[in-house]
Amino acid sequence: MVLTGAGISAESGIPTFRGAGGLWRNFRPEELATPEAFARDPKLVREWYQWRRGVVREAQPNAGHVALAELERRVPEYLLVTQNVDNLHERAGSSKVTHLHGSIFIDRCIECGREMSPVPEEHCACGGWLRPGVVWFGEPLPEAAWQEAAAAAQCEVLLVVGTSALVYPAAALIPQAQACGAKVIEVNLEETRVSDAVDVSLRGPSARILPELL
Ligand code: BJW
Repeated sequence: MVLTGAGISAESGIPTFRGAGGLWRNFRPEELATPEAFARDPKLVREWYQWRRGVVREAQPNAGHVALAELERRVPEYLLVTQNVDNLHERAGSSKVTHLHGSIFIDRCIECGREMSPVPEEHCACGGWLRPGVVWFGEPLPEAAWQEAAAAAQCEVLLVVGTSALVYPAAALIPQAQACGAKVIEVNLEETRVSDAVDVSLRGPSARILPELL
């Protein structure tokens, strides 16, 4: 199993959430990535996601994404669990992908629940506000995706790439895998809160390390 976070897309030019160059240096997460923030200022939150969609559309998958797509072809039992909402894994050719935090390329009506590709209109035909189809703080993860990820965590090897491992329940997959006997390899630019606990910690940019590892 592979667990990815924002760091794998950093070399595609998509800012991470925390740390140097983080997306949230100018915006505190709780200002924009909560249902409360959306209720308070839906226009601001929608504008932020519109801006991010533009950034993501311009971006290209990097050598790290491509290496994971190749890994999928080499490993018979494999699942890529991502916290990212940018779809760059699919664009790089990965197909066994589970999205824990939704997709930035879906809008959902907060009244009727209808899902659609993002449109310029702020409201659904039913009159409800359209919000991005992502998982905000305090919201449950999509049940099927979480079940799939938790089952895949009963694996032999877990590769953890470009995540600060600060956000739960995604971060809990790491000790869950270890409890099932998995060896854990971390690929990250920096030390993280799980670096001491993993079996192998590879320090460096994932677009370089993942092709080397492959
Ligand atoms: C590189 C690199 C390069 C850079 N190469 N590496 C248990 C304990 C404590 C708290 C909680 C808990 N359980 C739940 C919580 C609360 C909360 C939480 O975790 N809070 C913490 C902050 C403390 N969790 C939730 O609220 C979750 N929901 C939930 O638990 O619901 C329960 C519930 C059940 C039933 C009913 C109701 C509720 C939901 C979490 C949703 C997270 N959403 C976001 C936004 C998604 C939408 C969007 O994109 O806008 O997801 S927050 C943000 O953080 C985003 C990310 O997916 C997520 C993780 O961040 P990630 O990917 O790790 O990025 P960074 O920036 O943190 O790290 C980047 C890393 O890359 C760094 O380490 C760099 O060094 C590295 N790097 N360049 C390699 N080139």
